[in-house]
Amino acid sequence: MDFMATPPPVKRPPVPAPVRQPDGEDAVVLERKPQKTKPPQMYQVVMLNDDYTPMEFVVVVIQEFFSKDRETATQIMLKIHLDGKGVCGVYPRDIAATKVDQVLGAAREAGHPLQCVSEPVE
Ligand code: TYC
Repeated sequence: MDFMATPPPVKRPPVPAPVRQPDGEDAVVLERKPQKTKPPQMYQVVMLNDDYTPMEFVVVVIQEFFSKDRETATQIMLKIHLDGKGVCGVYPRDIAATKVDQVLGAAREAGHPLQCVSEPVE
């Protein structure tokens, strides 16, 4: 037996009553509602400095999980090293959370204390 998911009910505004026009015809005027979908809240993945994780490991992680070329990854790593933290990328919430998991997983597996977090932009 094949079960189909029941689609959610479609919310439609009530159809207005017909209005008699000067020409004697009845007309229904449908007003278009302005679109109110907002772009999703974005999250930045922030990597934190520590004294033990090797620079090379951080560069490779940034290249691998944030799709940066070697030069860009090196610049981001150095910024983190000097400032204490730095943004590796900006994504919708679930993707940012996955990036954090990937970084923490790789760091744990390699035995490094590298930390990173995601935080809403603005
Ligand atoms: N500070 C580390 C070192 O000197 C390098 C490092 C850079 C570690 C960035 C973490 O997010 C980091 N080996």
